[in-house]
Amino acid sequence: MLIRRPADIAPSEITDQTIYRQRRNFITGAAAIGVSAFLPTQATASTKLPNIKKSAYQVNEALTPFKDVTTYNNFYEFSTDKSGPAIIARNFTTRPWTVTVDGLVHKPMTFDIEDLLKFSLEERVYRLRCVEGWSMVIPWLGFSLNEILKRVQPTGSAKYVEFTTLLDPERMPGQRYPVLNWPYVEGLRLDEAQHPLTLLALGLYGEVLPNQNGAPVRIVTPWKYGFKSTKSIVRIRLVESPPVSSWMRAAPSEYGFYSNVNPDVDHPRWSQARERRIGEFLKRKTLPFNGYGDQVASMYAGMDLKKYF
Ligand SMILES: Nc1nc2c(c(=O)[nH]1)N[C@H]1C(S)=C(S)[C@@H](COP(=O)(O)O)O[C@H]1N2
Ligand SMILES: [Mo]
Repeated sequence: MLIRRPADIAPSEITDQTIYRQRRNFITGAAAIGVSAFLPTQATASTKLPNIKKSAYQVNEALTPFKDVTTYNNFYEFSTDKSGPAIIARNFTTRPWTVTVDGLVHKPMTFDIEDLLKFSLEERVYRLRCVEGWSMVIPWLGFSLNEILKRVQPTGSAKYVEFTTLLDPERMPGQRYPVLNWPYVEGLRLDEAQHPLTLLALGLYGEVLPNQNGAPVRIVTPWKYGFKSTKSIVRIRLVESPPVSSWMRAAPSEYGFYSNVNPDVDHPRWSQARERRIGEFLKRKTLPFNGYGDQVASMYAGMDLKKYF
């Protein structure tokens, strides 16, 4: 078989960046010679995303293997085990799917997922640092959230943006348990949401987003702890005051609104000075703003980041 979907590819086959690049070229080559025209319908339902541009956002560090990115997940709507979401979200249906953008905007809009996929997508290699103390380097596919914020035209009183995950305990079995206040809610200040680094992600590693990574569409804010990057979103609402996130509600002393990656501000129960890059043995130093200080630090000029953690 020439064109295979990720589910058909043994995780052991995908080990590092080199193989990923090779595989990507291989798939492109197969499509170019028209092989797909002769394959049965199921095989042609490729999960590869077409027309991806390279971007200037490239962390120059080894990519975390596809296998780890897609089997070591936090997605409490499916499981609180790291390996659970890959298994339990396998048959999660992500069609039909819409994202409503409303609240304090002049032009509220609802985007169908197929329309979001028609935006000009680019590949961005970002670090992701979880508050638990591990990190990954992931090649996301998507575009700046600001492309959408521009279209809906925030009003003068819009100061914050709230993101909401799908609420559907039938499809998201973890929502049958009161682990968090469902649906999962997160928020950003408007300027953070408008920052070009803030990504609306629709894929990774050349493919549509695997369910366990937040299919079909999620947020990625690489200078903040991973939990700010809301998965499987259905609503983006512009509001006047800071949204109360699910994590703030669960443990306000542990999870602040900003949650910028900060090696100098420990979590009350553990240090944030170092992190384990998944796949590595020795810990690395955690960088302020996860290494994105040059791009984002000015948004917090004059703020006491120990108070506004
Ligand atoms: N809806 C929702 N979004 C979520 C989570 C979650 O449990 N539910 N977990 C967060 C956490 S803690 C992290 S570290 C990242 C993990 O993203 P990844 O599995 O794609 O690496 O997703 C974040 N987004
Ligand atoms: Mo996390």
